Amino acid sequence: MDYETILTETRGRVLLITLNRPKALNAINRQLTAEVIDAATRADADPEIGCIVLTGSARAFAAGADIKEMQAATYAEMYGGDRFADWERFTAVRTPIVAAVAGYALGGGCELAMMCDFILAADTAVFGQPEIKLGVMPGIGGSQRLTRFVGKSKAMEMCLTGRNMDAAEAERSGLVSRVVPADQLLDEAMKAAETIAAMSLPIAMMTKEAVNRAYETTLTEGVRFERRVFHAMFATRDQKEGMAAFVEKRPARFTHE
Ligand code: CO8
Repeated sequence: MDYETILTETRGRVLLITLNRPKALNAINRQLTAEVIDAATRADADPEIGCIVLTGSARAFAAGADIKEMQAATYAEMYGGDRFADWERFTAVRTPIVAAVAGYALGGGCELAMMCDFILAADTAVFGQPEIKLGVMPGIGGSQRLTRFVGKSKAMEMCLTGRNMDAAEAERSGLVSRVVPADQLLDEAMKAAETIAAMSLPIAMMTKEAVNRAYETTLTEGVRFERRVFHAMFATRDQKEGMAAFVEKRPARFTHE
């Protein structure tokens, strides 16, 4: 597939996806949605890719869903087409995904960052769910995911007032894993992604699945799930290699099986 709204580049075992609608501050329209999901799902099916980095521009990760595209939509069109349901294919991707966010991550942009596995933020990053100012509310998981990230009080304030938070507040409140200087964002994201991609891919996928379980089930069930998956890891070659390498005091050479 030839992409028009994103750029893709494979660097070793990492796929870098760059949102590329600069004139619209990377607003998320149907085409960009289809292209991001296509690139991510193809990478997920490719054992040569061990991690994905999703980024935007220095000015905007993404300034939200494309307001101009949605503006005239009817209820029948939104409901009938189950608008935004396609993003569930993105959250079903098992390969780890790092969001590298600089500039605006608003509305659907903040939601897209939260659909990744963790967010590295530039000190220029601005996060917000300003949809209420447009007469709507978050529609790609923002009311749910933001609340789980930062707690009810802050999520409620942001969704009800449309107030943005800067990178420092986002780090303080647990929305992002780390803040780095803007000019180092991509390097830091690539470093983290390369580290992940050098691990065993099936083990990384199982780890992602286990951490995500924490959001979807009770503690007792989650801990049981973790233990069962942990047991299953002993069926992989990479577990044997990882532990042998430790005992033999040498770096592990994972073969992703
Ligand atoms: N949609 C469409 N176009 C946009 C969007 C957007 N979300 N954001 C910016 N643009 C366009 C502007 O219209 C402008 O285009 P043009 O030059 O043709 O007028 C261009 O990008 C540059 O924007 P500005 O001139 O406004 O740049 P500023 O630096 O002055 O301001 C802001 C930057 C503050 C980011 C401002 O553009 C802004 O407030 N944008 C809208 C932010 C917003 O409300 N986002 C939420 C959108 S709704 C949403 O995401 C709902 C998600 C859930 C529903 C599921 C849908 C998929």
